[in-house]
Amino acid sequence: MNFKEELERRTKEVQEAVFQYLPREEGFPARLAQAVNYNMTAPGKRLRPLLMMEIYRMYGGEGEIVYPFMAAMEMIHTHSLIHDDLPALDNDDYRRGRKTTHKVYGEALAVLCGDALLNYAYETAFLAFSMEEDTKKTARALQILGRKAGIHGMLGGQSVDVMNEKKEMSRQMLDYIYENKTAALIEGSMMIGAVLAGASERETEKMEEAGSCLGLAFQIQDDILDVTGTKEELGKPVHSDEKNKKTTYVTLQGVDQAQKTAEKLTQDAKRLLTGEKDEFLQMLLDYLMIRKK
Ligand code: GRG
Repeated sequence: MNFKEELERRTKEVQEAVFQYLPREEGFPARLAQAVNYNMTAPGKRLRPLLMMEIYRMYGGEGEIVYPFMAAMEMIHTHSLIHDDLPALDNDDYRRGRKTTHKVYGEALAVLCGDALLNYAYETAFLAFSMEEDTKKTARALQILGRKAGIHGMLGGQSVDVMNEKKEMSRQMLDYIYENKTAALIEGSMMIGAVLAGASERETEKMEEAGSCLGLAFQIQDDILDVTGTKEELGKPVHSDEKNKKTTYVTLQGVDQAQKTAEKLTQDAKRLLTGEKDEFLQMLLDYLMIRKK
């Protein structure tokens, strides 16, 4: 398999599935819809919906019920980026190679745009109820989506991160932050893919574990890229952790050891996926370790 070509093809497929749900830029709230679409169409990796689609297919899913959930997950992720860049949080000027939302649309509309995306995510996921007669899987997938994005997931992790900025942090607290701020949406994506395809609760738990390892590895790689990457490649500022005096795996372990930790976690994630025999997923996990953005 030519992995790069395959990644490009499948990412395009993901984008087509996600973009069909974007709001029309019309009527009085057209400007809000424009801000939403400015963000949703910006060149992100689409990692979470890609993982969801791949796991759905790995467990034998063939229909389109996964599409509204893929869109919802990317919307929640995009909402988190918009709000994270706001002056009250990281105050960043660039994201995904573009000016951040508050720089283009002003702070008030950027706040509303993040809110709108979070709400629109659930509005979109609810569409799945009218796509299949048996709605049990959709209900379970929605439970996972809500939990992984909220106080017991991404938002919980982000709150601990924000409240402890510029303070010394224990490894235990850092792991809590990474597990929730970053890994929760990755876990949720993999779990929802499994649930919608009809996987058992045990298999779904296995995907949660794999997502946890992958999410941690992904965040550690993000820490490393903040030190070793370039603004051009990443499409966002570098050295922001140093600027914000953040504790990261790089400050705790140094770049080389952090890389080894991330590699080990990736191997753990791959092991949890073996037996499922998905060559593309295995290659994707390896690729995430050598990514430059
Ligand atoms: C709701 C304010 C708020 C925050 C939630 C997820 C998050 C917490 C903030 C976003 C900023 C951040 C650095 C999160 C850690 C996870 C992470 C590395 C996000 C970037 O994800 P990528 O690399 O981005 O998948 P693209 O642009 O490719 O989609």
